[in-house]
Amino acid sequence: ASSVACLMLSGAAFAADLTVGFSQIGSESGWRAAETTVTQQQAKERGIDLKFADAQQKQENQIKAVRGFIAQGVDAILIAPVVATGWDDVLAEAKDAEIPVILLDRQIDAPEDLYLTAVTSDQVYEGKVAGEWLVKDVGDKACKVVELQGTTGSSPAINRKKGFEDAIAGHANITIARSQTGDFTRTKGKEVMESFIKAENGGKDICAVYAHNDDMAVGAIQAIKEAGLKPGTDIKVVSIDAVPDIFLAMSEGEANATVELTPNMAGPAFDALDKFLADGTQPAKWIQTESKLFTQADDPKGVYESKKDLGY
Ligand code: GZL
Repeated sequence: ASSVACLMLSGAAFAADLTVGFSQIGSESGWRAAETTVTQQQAKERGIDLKFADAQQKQENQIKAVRGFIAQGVDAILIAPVVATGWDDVLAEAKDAEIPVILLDRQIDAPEDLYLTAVTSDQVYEGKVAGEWLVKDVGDKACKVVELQGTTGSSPAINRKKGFEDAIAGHANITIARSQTGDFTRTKGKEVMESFIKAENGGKDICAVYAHNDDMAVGAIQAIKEAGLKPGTDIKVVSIDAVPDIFLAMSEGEANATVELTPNMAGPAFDALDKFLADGTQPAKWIQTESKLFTQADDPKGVYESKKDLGY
């Protein structure tokens, strides 16, 4: 009754003081930090009480957090699933407790009736856009690519690899010589790029680095510079997320292309949740967010300014 009264009083279409649990992976990248900021802002604007749990990149911590939310009797649960498998049991427990679950920014291999919807980009398409940019950039020149993969077993790592490979498939002059996970972090991205450079004639044989996110690309850029090479010219740099720092690198000519990923997955998630709780409307199982290519031709300094205060 009190929540209805508050709704009547405020007259705003606020969610009647919902409590939502959010199991976030961690803060491995600038993009993830922005997603957390935006989710908290979205909850605040809607009068939602958000219970936040940082899993420090561990699935077992996410599962523990979800069980805690179920025990608290929250109204709904958001999960950004660190890996694609191992969710069936805990999601079945949420279903038994009649608590709707919404997935943010990563898909999982589980029966669709175990979650209300997944709000993610088309990660295969992101990889394809990155690959198509490189195909266009190198023409028929021989180009040896090294790949920094995202977290092993995560849907973006699996999908972005596939999309990129699809894009270069018809171009025998472009080959992926080395591919290893950098776990979506700057530190690991730099470390793995250093090993690629050592293994490839001091980096002189590497034509491009494809990183599954900008944070690993920024790490790779540091490694390329420390090897005495010019990122963006000696070794092309293409990645995904469109975080502010990749635009700074682009404005210095040190990065070439990125595919934008919105950090606002929570907006569409809360909209779908509101409708479902109001009248049982079932959303589509996949709510797709946009993917847009940015290159040095797209005023990187201006884009940096527009993004730098958004919580990355
Ligand atoms: C993709 C998302 C990825 C980002 C990375 O949807 O899960 O996780 O691209 C983040 O920056 O680590």
